[in-house]
Amino acid sequence: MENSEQKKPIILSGITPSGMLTLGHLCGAISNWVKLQNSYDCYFMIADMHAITVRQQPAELRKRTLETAAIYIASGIDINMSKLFIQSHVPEHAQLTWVLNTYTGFGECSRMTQFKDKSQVHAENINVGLFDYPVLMAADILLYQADLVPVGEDQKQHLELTRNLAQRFNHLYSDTFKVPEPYIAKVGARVMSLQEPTKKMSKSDANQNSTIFLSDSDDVIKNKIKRAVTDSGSEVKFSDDKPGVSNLMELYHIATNKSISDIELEFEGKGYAEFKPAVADAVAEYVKPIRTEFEKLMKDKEHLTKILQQGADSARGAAFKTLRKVYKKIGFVQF
Ligand code: ATP
Ligand code: LTN
Repeated sequence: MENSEQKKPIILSGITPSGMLTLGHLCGAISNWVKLQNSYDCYFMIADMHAITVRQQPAELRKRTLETAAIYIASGIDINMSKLFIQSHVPEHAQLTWVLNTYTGFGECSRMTQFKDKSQVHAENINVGLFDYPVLMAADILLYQADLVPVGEDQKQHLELTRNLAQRFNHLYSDTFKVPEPYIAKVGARVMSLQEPTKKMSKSDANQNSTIFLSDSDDVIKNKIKRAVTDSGSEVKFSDDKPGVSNLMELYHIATNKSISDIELEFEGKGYAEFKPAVADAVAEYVKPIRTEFEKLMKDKEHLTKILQQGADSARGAAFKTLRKVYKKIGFVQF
């Protein structure tokens, strides 16, 4: 039995398996999670229930879900330290969502900017699940009594709703949920599109040359970087009016750990023709071990599925405990 004084703060986060993960996910999310693993009790999930708010091909969703898990592990998520699981394997997520729905105002969900944006992009399928997406996310977080939630800037509004729901419920009954804090990674970890460097690199970009997927081969990575949009002039300098070059410098920094000022010095007097191949090689080297491990994991799906089943088993204890508490407080007969 763990001594309560030794209990680490709890972290929960996840990514929706709606496409192959990118260098952006690695730098902006997963590599941060890896660093947090030692100091926190971590729950990392694959949000397949969120994925179906947009129509998915069943075989593709199944494949993406396993691939996302494999990328988490290949990038350094340690299954002996963190709980790694698929959201739909823990039924308490759906159960708590239903309860929280009855404490969420229609107006609150209508105001979510992601819902408004996605309703425009998927105008042919504005389903109730898309509307309810933030409540499911609140359930994900509150089930595990998370203290901190590492998310991108775009998820901050959902986290604010989560905090409001937790406070509302606690106030109506008694302390039930931990009120979580967002953990927004530093701005440097925002990887931009290689073709439109003012937009973030995204797994759903229509132009494949914009995005480095973690499954891309060395040659594909190198070609994408060599074709990346640069800015006028030829100076390798980090500045707001040079978004293309600045993004490549950021990638070089991530891949080599060299500081931005050292990179400027290294390429002083040299043009893009020397800079781009250096970035291409460095990024390819950086992604290679992750891709190699990813491919190895994907060759043994049975083993991967077993890992995920064990992850769900260990996550369920905490989830069940919270749900039971909630059911009791709202007046459901105990089972
Ligand atoms: P989609 O295009 O399918 O809506 P996406 O690729 O833009 O998705 P999400 O899957 O919503 O991104 O990203 C999950 C999390 O991964 C984000 O909240 C963010 O923290 C991180 N992330 C994604 N893309 C990047 C990026 N280019 N740079 C830094 N972090 C990123
Ligand atoms: N919607 C999130 C993914 C997600 C998540 C969560 C993140 C689902 N549930 C709970 C943190 C906590 C996204 O980043 N697109």
